[in-house]
Formats: sequence, C-alpha cells, structure tokens
Amino acid sequence: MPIKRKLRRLAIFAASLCTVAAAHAQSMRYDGHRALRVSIPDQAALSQVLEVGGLLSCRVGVGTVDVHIAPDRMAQFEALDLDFVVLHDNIQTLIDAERATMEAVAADRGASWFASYKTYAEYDAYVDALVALNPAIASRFSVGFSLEGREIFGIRITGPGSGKPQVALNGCQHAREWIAPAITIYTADQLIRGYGVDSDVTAIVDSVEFHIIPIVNPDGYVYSHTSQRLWRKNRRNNGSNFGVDLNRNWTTNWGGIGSSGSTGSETYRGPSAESEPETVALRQYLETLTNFRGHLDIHSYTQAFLGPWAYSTTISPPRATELIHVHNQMADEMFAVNGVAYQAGLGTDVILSPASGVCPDWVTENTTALAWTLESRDTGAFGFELPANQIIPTGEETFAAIKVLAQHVTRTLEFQFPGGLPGTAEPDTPLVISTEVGVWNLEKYLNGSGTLWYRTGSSGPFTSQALTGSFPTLNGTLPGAPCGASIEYYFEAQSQSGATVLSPVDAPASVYAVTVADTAIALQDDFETDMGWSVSGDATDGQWSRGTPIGGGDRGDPPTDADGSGQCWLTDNVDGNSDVDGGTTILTSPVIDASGGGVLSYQYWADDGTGVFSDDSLAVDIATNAAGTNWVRVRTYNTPTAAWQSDSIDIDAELAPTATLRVRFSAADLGSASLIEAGVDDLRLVQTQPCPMTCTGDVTGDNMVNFDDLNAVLAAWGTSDPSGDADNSGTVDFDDLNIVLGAWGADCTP
Ligand code: 0X9
Ligand code: ZN
Repeated sequence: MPIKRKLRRLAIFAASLCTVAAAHAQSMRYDGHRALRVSIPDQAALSQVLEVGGLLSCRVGVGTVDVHIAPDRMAQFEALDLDFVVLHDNIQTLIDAERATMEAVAADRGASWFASYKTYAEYDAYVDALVALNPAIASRFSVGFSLEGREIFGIRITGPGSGKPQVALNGCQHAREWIAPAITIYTADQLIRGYGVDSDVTAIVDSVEFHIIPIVNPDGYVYSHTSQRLWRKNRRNNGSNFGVDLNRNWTTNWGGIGSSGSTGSETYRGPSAESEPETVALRQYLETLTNFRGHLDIHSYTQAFLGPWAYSTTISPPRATELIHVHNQMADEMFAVNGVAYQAGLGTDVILSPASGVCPDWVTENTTALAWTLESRDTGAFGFELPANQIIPTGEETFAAIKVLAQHVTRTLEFQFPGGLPGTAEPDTPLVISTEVGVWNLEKYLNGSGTLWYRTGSSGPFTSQALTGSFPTLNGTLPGAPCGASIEYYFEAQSQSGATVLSPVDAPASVYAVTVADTAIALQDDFETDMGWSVSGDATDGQWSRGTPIGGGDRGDPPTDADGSGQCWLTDNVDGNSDVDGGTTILTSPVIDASGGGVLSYQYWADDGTGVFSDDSLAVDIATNAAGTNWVRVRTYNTPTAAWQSDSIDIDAELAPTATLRVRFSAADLGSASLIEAGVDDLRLVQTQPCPMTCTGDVTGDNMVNFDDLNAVLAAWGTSDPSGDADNSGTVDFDDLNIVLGAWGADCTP
C-alpha cells in the first residue's frame, strides 16, 4: 500500500476511534485564567488591558470589556488599577467540565445528541442522519470548502412546492462560539421531527424554505477542539500569526471601524475583502437564494439581536421599522420560553461596539432579507464555555425566535394596535379605533383599501366603513350603541400585489368585540399620600421610596413623575450616582378590592441611562389570596424605557376578580455590574358598571317591557322591521330577543 494511503487510513481509523479523545489533546491550557469584566475609562486603558489579557467580549471600547488574564499576568493587570468584576475564576475548569460531559455523553447511548457539544465530524454525520429521518423535506447541500479543505455543509428543509420565502441560519463564523452550531442544528432537528406532528412547525416548514449552515468556519472549529479552546478566527497562515476574522472579511464597509489591519488581532479583517474561501463560499451560497427574506448569523455571547448596520452608530438601515417589529417580537417570544432576556436593537442602539465587514451587513446591503447577528447565551458568567446542559434550553428559546421570523417572512400587511384594543365603549358614543398598518417583505399598501367591518350583536351582516387617517396610521369609528350591547368588528386591507389581509387573520370566524358599558374609577393612587404600600427585598442600596424625582433625568432617573401630581414611587431617589444595587427592591401594594374585576393600570419607568440592561429588570407580580402569598409574575420589563410607559392588566381576562388583590413591583439588579432605576405612578382600577335599568327592550314605547314587546320582536323576526329591532342593528334576531328578556318586567314610566 502506498505510504500516503496508509497514513490516510490510519488517520481515519484514529478519527473514528476517538473524535472525543482527539479533542482531549488541546495543547493550550487556561489553568487559572480568570475571565474579568473590566471598566474602561479611556482608549489608553483599553490598549493596556488588551496587552495584558485576551479579548473575550465583542464590546471593545470605553465602557466595559471582558478579557481573560493568565495567572502570571494578574499582577501586571492589577497595576493598571482599573475597576473589574470576576466573571469566572478559572477558565480551565469550565473547559475540563465541557470535555468530561462530551466523554460521558459519548459513552451513554441513551443520551440526547444535544446533551454535549459535538465535533465537526459529529455534525457532519448528524446532518446525514437528520436528512435520513425525512428525505422528502430535508436535503444536504454543500456551500464550499475551507482553507484546509473541509466541507462547509448545510441542510435545506421545506415541505412540497417552490418559490417560497427563504430563511437562512448560519453558525460558527467564530470557532469558539460552540453554542452557535449547536442551536442551528437543534433548529433543523425540531423542524424535521416536528413536521407532521406539530401543526405550527408543519405550517412553517410548508410555507418557508430553511437553509441551515451550522459551521461556516470548520478549520477554526476543529482547532478550538484540538488545540486552543478560545480560538476565534479561521486558520489562515499570515506569516507570523494565524487567522482572519471571517466576520470582518465581508465586502460591506470592509476595512472600516471595528476591524483591524494587524494579523495578530482577534478582529483581523484579512488583506482584502473576501480574501478567505469561507467568506466567498457563504456569500456565493446566499446569492443563490432568489426569494431570500430572513437571515440570522449566530454567535455568542451577550444574548442580543443586533440589527444592521454593525458598522455605523448613526446610519439607520433600510426597513428599520420592520426590523424593530420582528426583533422585538423574537426577543419577547424567547423570553416567554425560559425567562431569559435577549436585548434587541439596530446598529444605532450600540448594543455591541461597531464592526465592519460583517456578514449581516452584507446581507442587508445585497439581498432582500432582513438580517441580524444573534448573540446567544450567556451574558458572560460562562461565556464561550456555556455548560452543555444549557444547549437544549437555549435551542428551545432560539427556536421560538426562528418561528417568529419564519411567520414574518410569509406576511404582506399586518394590522397592529400599539395602544391595544378597547374592551369597553361608552353607551351611545362613537368609538374611534386606531390601527397602524405594518407593510412587510417589500410589499405596498393599496391606497384606500383599509376597511372596518362592524355589527351590533353577534349575528346579522357586517357593515363596512372605509378607514380614514393618514397611512400607516388608520382609524375606524364604531357607532354608538345602547348600554349592554356588544359590538363586533374586524379589519381588512389589500396589498398592491393583490393579497387580502384580515385582522383577526381568520375574520369573520373570529372578531374583535367591545362591550358597551359605563366605566368608573374604583381606585386611583397618584402617590401624593401613602395608601399603605410597603418596601422589602435584598437590594443593598437604592430601595423604593415615595417622593418627587430629584435625579434630574441623569443615570436612568426620571426627570418628573408620570401623572403630574408631583410624587411617585422611585428607586434610589437621589441625584447623581444612584441606582439599585446588589439585589431586588420590592414595592408591595395594600390589599385592593377587585371583586368587581376590571382593569388595573399604571405607569412605569425602567431605565439605566444607556439603553442596555444586561440581567436587570422591573417585574410586576400579582397575588390574589388573603395572605398575599400566591404571587404570579404578570409582566417583566427588560428593555430600558427612557420614558414613562403605560400598561394595564385585565383582571377578568388575565386573573380572576378577587377582594384581596395585591400588586408588587420588583426592580432587580442582578448578574454583572449594571445600572437600573425604576418608577411607578398613577395606579388605577377601572371597572365597568352594570347598565341602569332602561327601556332598551321597550320596542312598543309604552314604558313597560312585557309580552307586548316580546310579541313585537317575534312578529318582526328575521326582518329589518324597526318595530321589533331593540338594538337598532337592522335585523330582528336573538340579540333583540335577549334584550327584551334581559329587561323583562322593567317599568320605565317617567
Ligand atoms: O464581533 C462580531 O463579529 C460579533 N460579536 S462576537 O462576540 N460573536 O464576535 C458581532 C458582530 C455584529 N456587531 C454589531 N452589530 N455591532
Ligand atoms: Zn462571534
């Protein structure tokens, strides 16, 4: 046997025997390396820190930076005299734990594939295994080859049919970000196994074409297993240094801010745009997508969606409204799965430092897709060595976001109700309902097509009304109706490409409705007096107090109260350097009698002065038992508001009427060093009133509701005869009968 072939066979033998053991042989160790989050006052300090330590975070600049420091460099670092917090103490222990899990899972035939991180070879094999599960909807494709000749493979998943909107996901431009390939393949796994089983998954696989590329940087990924766990770039030999940062090598604004011309830098952009075969291969593959609508370039860590432009903090991207609409919804749905918060913003929101030559910017500039960087878990506690038992939960929450994106790419127009929809209407008073029409996926609104359809009661034909106002904010007006009536309605509009959109989407099978009734404020607290609120919690500083804001609007403080009365509840109500520290401060209400149900509304403030919460939040809980112990979380605000916001809790719909309701507001300073200031003001309980006894059912006009009225309704049954039409709906039907029976026996003699 020729020597070359023999060697190759030996290599294959070795690889098949010990993919995990091979990973064992990492030459570079990180014993005693500490991961630190360092406060950086100026550029000089930044350069000094980067001389001493290795960069972990992508936030590089004045503010905070995460670095790892070798034990023999610690003294040098401490001499810089910078503030820092320790994220973890010894990176090698995390790497060892990661290894141990890989070995244990490899030895356990019953273990989930997602119970440990996997090698490049294992991904390669798993893509084939997934395709084999359902070749009718899944196929393998090749994007191209890495510098060292490894295949960049992918999996395409879609139901029957063609011409569908396309969504692409890719992981691992950066080698060390192991959670990224794991969750791309978790997504493929869920789509394939859920098809035909879960109706939501089936619907999206049938309506969208997914292109999933787990490992864009195979050489770097393999190197991070075999040699240096914290390797980021590809494996280009630059002479004295190795590696080009693939996510600085794309053509869009190549060479600009946040990329480096030094071969040794973690963000080395390469000698020219698209100098690297991995970049070219992915770019060419994405160019084959002719109906490309959505893209996530998955990285770690930070927990954030970063919309374009990565290279600019001032230039808004095209379709900014649509990007914001989708990323807010993705972050909300992710939060709903495991309670883990992801930030979401455009380049102008500066969640991470600017970067040039990045993949999603290229997609934004050159395709019809909405594109984001998704920075996955966590926020630094484990960083790139995210424990393997977080793969599945991270996959679950990411899948929720991908469902949002998949549903979005199929939409044309969407009726949105930023102020919510009303639950009640004042008797005999027209009610304006305002909607904001979202125009998605490069569609256009057909001018004049917006229509409100409404009816009084729950039967009979709907009446149409052209929406007024100036696009995209359009208004419809429900006519006045008597107390006790209900009005049903829905919206309709057309796109210029001919799509008809309804809201609710399955209208008129489903409709929106308002109950016609008077409302009354059962309770109002403007916090000018103390109605019995109490403060508790484990925060070490910054507890809630009642007063007039004195922060002057700095460092997250509100400049004034919300309702203009002067006072409100505030955390750390002092000027300058103040906020909640080291835990949670809890503001609990006195017992509120909500036995009549209703809507509890309030205004809230939650801010940090910079627009970024990491682990902090303001949360709202409600207890309904007499002891005030059965707390249920009803709201969590984890994005800074920078202004007072209103919110309300519909007690009838979300809880149940109770005479012993308590509400509490918890401002939490958790995780890494960060800032949160919160406020609460203008708490109200608004309840609907029973309709006064009226002669609504008195169709005969004799001031009595009796058999004469019943007979009049029955005589006019099914016609539009006004002599039996108690609710003036234009049809005599069960609604009229119900009104007569409801008012039975009334004597309205003046
Ligand atoms: O720097 C990167 O390439 C990404 N971060 S990472 O920690 N995974 O390396 C972020 C790229 C996008 N950046 C911005 N939108 N600012
Ligand atoms: Zn990355």
